[in-house]
Amino acid sequence: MNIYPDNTQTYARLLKIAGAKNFKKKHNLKIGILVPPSCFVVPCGWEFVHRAPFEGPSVIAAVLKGMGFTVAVLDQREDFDPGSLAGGPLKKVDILMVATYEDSFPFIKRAIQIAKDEDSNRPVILGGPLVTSLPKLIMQNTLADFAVIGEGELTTIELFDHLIKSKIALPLKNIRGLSWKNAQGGVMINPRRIQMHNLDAVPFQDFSVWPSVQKTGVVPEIFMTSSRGCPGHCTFCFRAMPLLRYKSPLRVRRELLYLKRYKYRFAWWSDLTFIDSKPRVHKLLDQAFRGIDFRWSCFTRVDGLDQKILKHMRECNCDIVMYGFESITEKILDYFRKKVSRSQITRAILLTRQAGLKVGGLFIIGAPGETAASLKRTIAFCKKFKEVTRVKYMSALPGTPLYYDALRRGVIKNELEHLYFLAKERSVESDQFLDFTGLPESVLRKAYRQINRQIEVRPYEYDNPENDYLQKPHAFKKRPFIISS
Ligand code: B12
Ligand code: SF4
Repeated sequence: MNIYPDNTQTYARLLKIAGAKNFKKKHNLKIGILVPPSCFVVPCGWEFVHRAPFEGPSVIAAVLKGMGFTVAVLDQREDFDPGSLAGGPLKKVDILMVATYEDSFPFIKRAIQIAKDEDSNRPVILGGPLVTSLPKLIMQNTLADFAVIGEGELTTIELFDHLIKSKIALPLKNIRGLSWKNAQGGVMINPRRIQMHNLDAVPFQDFSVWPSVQKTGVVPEIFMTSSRGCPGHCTFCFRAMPLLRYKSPLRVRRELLYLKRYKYRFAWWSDLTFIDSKPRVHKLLDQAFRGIDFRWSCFTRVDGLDQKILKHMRECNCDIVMYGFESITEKILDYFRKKVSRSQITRAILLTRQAGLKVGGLFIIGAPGETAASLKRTIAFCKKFKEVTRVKYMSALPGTPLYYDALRRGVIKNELEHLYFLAKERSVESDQFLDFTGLPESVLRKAYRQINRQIEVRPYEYDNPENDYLQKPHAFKKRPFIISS
């Protein structure tokens, strides 16, 4: 009996790819995965986040290599001018795939235009969180032919079966999780694909497709996940793959050992909520991390913690735990549907410090319900808190309840213009921001400055003078905008 709705032939093929030791080239097509730049400014010491291989494209590359294609990442993360693609790397690519993030719309629109000007028959396929959040709008406003919506592995396999006219290819309309254009150019959106029940079917990340890795062979910091999804429903948060599932500890261990060939020293766990289940994390630490030499960080919620789990994490070389505090004002936390309280925030800080871990606190200011008094309280809290702190003005990520609320209230007037606006959000004080509060601009900017001042310069390897990132910290503070509308 098929108890798992994803238990299809395609899933069986993915399992086989994940288990394979070597891949044989079976097709002559060359696939390029374009990764766009981001104007997102990171604090000193975090610059690797713009350089390390991103997990989504690395996994999709592994799937395609497993199918027998040649794959390369076109890493545009340091080049903000899509025009530089013209006559260049796109020429070598038969099928162009484009990773899309919240702040990438202007770049990807131009890049796809350039790709199509060069060769209008070359298929262009989008994927990643942005197109997942607004498939129709993005497909209508770019020249892309297809979009993989949500979890990408199975849909990518079925789409490529179609592109190579495989005997087992499904008609486009039957490929779940796919958006495509019909003969008249109309945007079709197929029903969503059910997320995979078993994340062990996901192949290991393929770093070898990234040009920087080809040059150096080294990835000092890696992005990784041990789970996908989160059971929360916070109004400001976008989950491209909402259903919570875990990789088995043994699979995580195999991947950690496999990736050691790239000599990483630090792993940034990108799970939406790392400590969702304490027993799971204890097991992960004992069975996956044990004996492997690396330091790490993670994101998690302030609830569901205890001293034992945090101490265990510290023993296993966790450096810093980053918490989505968001706000210390109960009314705002309620609006966010965060389901945590101020006292849980202070308890998490205390427990984390007692365990010998650093605390990272992520705040949002300017949410509906924010007042001058609530800002004052947050500033006082951060001054006292005095650890790695990051603050953002309230943003409206497409596809979130807050985004639709902003559209209803007229805070966002035009969805397309909003995509250009998002591409200018750098996470710095001078950012433009949406007005959810009616407070004077100067009040919010001042609050931003005072909260942000608490950022510590070196969240990891604080004292190591050989740390590469000490050399050029200022270059990162000046990341340019992508392009204006
Ligand atoms: C690590 C991380 C970062 C890292 C690396 C970013 C990256 N692009 O991978 C850094 C620190 C740079 C970063 C920055 C930002 N991030 Co961030 N980040 C994450 C995080 C925690 C993990 C991403 C990840 O690797 N997931 C695991 C992989 C396997 O999943 P995935 O990337 O979704 O990939 C799957 C599918 O989407 C798809 N897919 C992905 N790429 C592609 C490409 C193609 C061609 C195809 C076909 C399919 C495909 O297939 C994959 C396998 O199923 C996510 C939250 C989360 N857990 O997903 C937020 C998240 C992606 N970030 C987000 C945001 C908002 C930002 C920022 C704008 C920061 C800010 N100002 O708040 C910046 C800029 C974004 C950018 N341009 O990258 C949002 C994006 C929302 C959106 N609609 O796009 C997310 C979803 C967080 C959230 N819940 O709000 N981020
Ligand atoms: S903000 Fe955190 S807890 Fe809330 S839905 Fe997003 S990942 Fe889950």
